[in-house]
Amino acid sequence: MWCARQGASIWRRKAIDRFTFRTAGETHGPALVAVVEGLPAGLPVQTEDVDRELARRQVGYGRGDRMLIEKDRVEILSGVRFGKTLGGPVALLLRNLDWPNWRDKMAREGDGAGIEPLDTARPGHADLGGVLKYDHHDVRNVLERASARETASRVMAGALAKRFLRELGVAIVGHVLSIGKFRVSPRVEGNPETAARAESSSLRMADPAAEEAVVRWIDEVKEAGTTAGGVVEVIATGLPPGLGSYVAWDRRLDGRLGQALMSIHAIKGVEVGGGIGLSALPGSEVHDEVFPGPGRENLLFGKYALPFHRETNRAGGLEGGMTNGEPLVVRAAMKPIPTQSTPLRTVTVDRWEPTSAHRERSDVCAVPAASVVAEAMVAIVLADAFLEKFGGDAVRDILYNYSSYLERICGK
Ligand code: EPS
Repeated sequence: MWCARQGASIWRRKAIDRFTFRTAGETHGPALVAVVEGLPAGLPVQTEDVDRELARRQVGYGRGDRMLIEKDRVEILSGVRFGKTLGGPVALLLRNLDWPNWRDKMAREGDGAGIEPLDTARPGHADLGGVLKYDHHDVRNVLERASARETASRVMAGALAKRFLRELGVAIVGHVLSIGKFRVSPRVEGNPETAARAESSSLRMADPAAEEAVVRWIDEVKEAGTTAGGVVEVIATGLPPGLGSYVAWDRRLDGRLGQALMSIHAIKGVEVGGGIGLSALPGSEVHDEVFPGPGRENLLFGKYALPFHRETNRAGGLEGGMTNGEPLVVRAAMKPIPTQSTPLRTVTVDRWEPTSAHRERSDVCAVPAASVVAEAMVAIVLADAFLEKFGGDAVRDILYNYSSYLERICGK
């Protein structure tokens, strides 16, 4: 009996972790890797699907000189044949073009003799906790893996999740809401059409006036030797009601999205829809009333219409841990990057003596890149939630399961 119960709980755990990925690599090592499991067979995948996302992550005013060296491109090593997934793990490789400049400092063999260890910890970075936790004496042993370059691997995995979601009629838009105290016009917030204009902005901001002010401010921040943070927003459209669940804490989609977004480097806060601001309002001004009849823009899977609609979306598309048929709107706040060219005070990691943090070449602002990484993480969680609800080994099975659900809830 005990064994049977154990077995059941293991099975359920697996059932909700359908789309999984693991990343490997150091920022100045030879390559970054992502291994993606759970994609159904028969999904059309081209190298270009991944490269396009990698290129989007690389741009952004305020990026450092490293981006002049790297031209991120994927090599798909397994799991795809003749442009379609086979149903097995997909291994993705991205070579670091900066690697030849770090060959000695990052050698896999030898004893590191003659390589000066880094012995100061940057406030705000993983440096200090990392040396203590892993018994390191050279801060480089921490920062190489803690670096936000790891997000390129996430974007590779997210590109496959997005490709899968496209088959299901889901579109995802990520953009920058604010950098420092400069925020885009409220017309852009939560609006996938206007937000999509961010694609042609050097800061991924869909508001040219805000963008202009931020460019000037980033120059000032750089001149002062410091860094800038901001808020990104991701909007996903074409989601049916019922992804995620209210029946168990770890199946709630808001919790799963929160974990995925909070895991991105330097993210300090996550909001869904009206978020923290909703707590200050009476319930009558918060909850999105429901009206009979299909909404104008709420078509699912290209042709199905829900028999009800809403005129507001303060819930950000989530109620009771489930999607509710409205666009999903989530936000993540990024703190300014810890690496400062005018260093902050800290201690040495050997004798805890006062010193200044080391200066690494770094970005002044990586908020535009974070908006692309946030899209990838949202896509991964949504792909997982679709597989949880409509799972099958082949894309055709999933499409069949999905359309029969839509037929039921849309009353056709
Ligand atoms: C990063 C430091 C910088 C950034 C890097 C993240 O790298 P480097 O030390 O090589 O100059 O450029 O981001 C990327 C390389 C990237 O691809 O996003 C850090 O410390 O987190």
